[in-house]
Order: sequence, then structure tokens, then C-alpha cells
Amino acid sequence: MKQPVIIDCDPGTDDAIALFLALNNPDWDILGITITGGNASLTDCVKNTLYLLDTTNNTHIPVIPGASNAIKRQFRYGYDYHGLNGMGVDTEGYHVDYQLDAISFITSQIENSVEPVKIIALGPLTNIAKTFQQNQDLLKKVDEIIVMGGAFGKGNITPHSEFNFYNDPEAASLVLNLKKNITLITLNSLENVFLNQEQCKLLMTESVYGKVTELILSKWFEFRGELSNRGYEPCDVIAVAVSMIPDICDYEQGSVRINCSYDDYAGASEFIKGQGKIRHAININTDRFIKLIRDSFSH
Ligand SMILES: [Ca+2]
Repeated sequence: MKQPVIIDCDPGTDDAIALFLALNNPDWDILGITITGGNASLTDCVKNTLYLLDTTNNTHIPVIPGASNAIKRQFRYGYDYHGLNGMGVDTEGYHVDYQLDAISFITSQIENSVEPVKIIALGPLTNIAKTFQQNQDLLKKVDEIIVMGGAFGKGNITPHSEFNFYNDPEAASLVLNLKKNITLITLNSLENVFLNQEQCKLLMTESVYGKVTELILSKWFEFRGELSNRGYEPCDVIAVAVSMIPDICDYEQGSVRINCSYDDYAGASEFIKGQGKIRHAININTDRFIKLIRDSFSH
């Protein structure tokens, strides 16, 4: 039986490649893709996802809009990093069905699933936090939660905070304190995984997934100009890779404390090693990561 998976995300250039990797995993049954605002407005993130599924012939997978703002705050978008519409592509002609609701969807899918569901969260954690805040019993039927977010002693949206946790620190704090094992991919996990343009070209295979990846990454390097010299940081893609191949990295066990202030420290995180339910991914094997994507995008 395939592993049922729900992906919650905010595409986003790296969400896009992460979704492609997940869609190519023959062992997973993607029940649906729930959307939060973050990298772009909720509407843009939904349209970007519809574009990704349409261009790769995956329109049978449901896309469900969720949070347009954080639990207590407004999202700060990432258009200046990701480009046009938050992913660099034209999404004219795609329409959002606001009748659907991410929290109801996640709840009913978990309740109705025979097998425990794996949840992969690649954006602000608003949808996931609200779902389990309302119904903690659901956790019994969750296989694992994989979260991309947070940074220890560094940041990308401020010097102290990572984008997803900054955008909804209350949600991040709630999810990371759930009574559930969580695999966490932070900016620290990605220290050695800045892909230069040559490495990015390795992801651009001849398959439809490789072609759309080529379009998105080419536009990103063009849009960022000199700012792209440091390389492309495939945050969300690493999260999916780690959940597919757990031994692609090492781990440290502990708990995480998250700052919920209203300044540049919002979302700033501290890792407390030792007892705790958080398994923090470190030392990613970049060569295996690139090979995984190339193999996945080979047909
Ligand atoms: Ca994301």
C-alpha cells in the first residue's frame, strides 16, 4: 500500500521543485496539496500550484486554499526573492476555488485514511497549526510531520529569523510542541547545499519535470542577477528528499523554542539538544540529493 501524503506549501520556486520530487515518488499517494500564503499571496500560491500540476499532467490532485494570513499577523511575502507571481511564471487563466478549505480537507483526509498520513509542511505553519489546534486526536493517525522552517543563530528574512517561522511564529511554536515526532529542516540543515548554476543545470532533465524546473530556475537566476551568485538554496526540496531518503543526512535530537516577538526576532529559534520530539536534519549529502532529483526527473 502506498504511503498517503499531504503537502502543505506556498509555491514558491523551491516548493515547485519539491512538489515535482514528491509527485515522482512511486511509493507515495499524494492525497492533496493544501496552500498557505507566504512566498506570495494565497491566490498567487494556489495559481502557481495549479500551473505546476497542469504543466506536468497532474490535474487529478486536489489543490485546496488555506490561510491568507498568519494566526495573529499579516504575511510578509517573498516576491523580491522568487520573482513574478512568487514563482516567476505567468499564471493568467488559473482560477482559485475558495469554496474549498484546507483545514477541513486535511482533517477529513486523515480521518478517512486507512493508513497513517505523512504531512510535509513547506510554508508558514498556519494551516497545520489550526488543524491540530482544533483536533489533537487526529495526531494518532499521522505518520510523521516534516517541517521546513526555522534557523538557529542565523536568518534569511531578518538576520535572526527564517522566512516560514518569521511569517507565523505562533503557528510554528504550536506545531513544534505537538505530541508528535517531527523531522525539521532548517537553514542550518542547508549550510552546504547552495547550488550553483552548473549544479542547477543537473536538475534540468529532458522530462516535463526537468523542463518546468529549467524554466523556473532560469527565470530565478535572471531575476536575482548578481544576488544569485551565492547559489540557489533548495530548502523545500531538501525537506522532501529527507522524507524520501532518511539516511541522506545526519540528525540531532532535541526541542525547539521559538520567539513570538513583533520585531526582527519574530520566529527566531533556539535548539535545545537532548530530550525532545524534534529530529533536526544536518549534514545533507549534496551529491545524493542531486542524484535523487535527476533520477526522479528522468522520465
Ligand atoms: Ca515554501
